[in-house]
Amino acid sequence: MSPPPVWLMRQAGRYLPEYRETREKAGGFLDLCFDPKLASEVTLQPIRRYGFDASILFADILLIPQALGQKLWFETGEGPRLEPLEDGKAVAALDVDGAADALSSIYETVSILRSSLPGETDLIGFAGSPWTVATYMIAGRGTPDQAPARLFAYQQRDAFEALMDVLVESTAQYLLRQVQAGADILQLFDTWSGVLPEDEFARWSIAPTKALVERLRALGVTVPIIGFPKGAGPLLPRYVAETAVDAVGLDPSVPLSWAVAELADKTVCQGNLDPLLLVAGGDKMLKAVDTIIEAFDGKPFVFNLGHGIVPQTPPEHVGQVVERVRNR
Ligand code: 1CP
Repeated sequence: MSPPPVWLMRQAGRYLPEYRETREKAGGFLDLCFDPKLASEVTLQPIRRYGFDASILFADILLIPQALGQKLWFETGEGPRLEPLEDGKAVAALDVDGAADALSSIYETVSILRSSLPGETDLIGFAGSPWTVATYMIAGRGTPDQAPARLFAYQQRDAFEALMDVLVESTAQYLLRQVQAGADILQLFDTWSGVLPEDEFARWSIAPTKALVERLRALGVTVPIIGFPKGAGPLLPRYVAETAVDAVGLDPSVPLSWAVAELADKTVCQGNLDPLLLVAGGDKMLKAVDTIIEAFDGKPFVFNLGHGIVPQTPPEHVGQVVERVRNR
């Protein structure tokens, strides 16, 4: 059987010494994201090392809140911080129409990448799904369970609905511009969809993603769209059917036999090696690669991790996984 295409979420990042060097040169993380030369350089680093089948634009899902007018900064060693959104008034003040224009340096990065990458290497553009981006906008930071946004959605439903509308429109415009600049595929990261009960999942993960996909199609975007609703579990088939994404990312907790039975005939599956096995390495890692590929034999499938590469990953393990995927 021919090997599936392979790329890894967070394939550019702190586990690579050359990334740490470029990031140092840029100053802060946001300086790196907004410098087209340096951002394209770190995007290309893992392609040079490993020859992945796809490259993912180096940027962040939190650039949209910043472009909408929310203050964003990164605390060294801690992560992102935003000035929390507190009510409908703050939502109404967001600059929907100006957001996509504020991100023009990102499109410049995309266009540098499309002309620097080998023709056979697909370029993936991305954004966060509205729900996941909103969780950060409301909490102002990462939290273990995104309780602030969940509570906000229950207590101030109209304001939350308005925030979803703002994010659907600004994200559609942002992704349209990425495609116009040369992105071949789009991925929507819904990292926090798994904290939602069923009705809330339908309301805040599925419905805004469906609206975003519809808006992109209405704007003339025809490239494939990958949805990644992390932690969606048994709600994955419903997510795929209702959002009309073209492919779905599976996190490491999704059982392979279940995914093959419930999803593999309906969509393209992508995943789902545990990022911690990539840290551990050895036979366990290689066997898990084999098990995943064998499970999806004959089905449309893209090999990936079930979530992003973590900083303590030994770079040589990444090379061993790519080699195993291609030469089994
Ligand atoms: O110190 C550093 O160098 C910053 C670490 C880092 C990196 C490498 C952050 C901060 N963002 C990124 C890049 C990034 N983020 C990419 C680049 C492309 C790639 O190689 O994959 C992508 C796709 C993202 C997406 C992203 N950012 C997500 C969704 C995917 C996921 O990992 O769940 C989320 C939740 C973020 C927010 C964010 N940005 C950075 C951090 C540390 C976080 C998580 C914050 C938290 O929850 O506490």
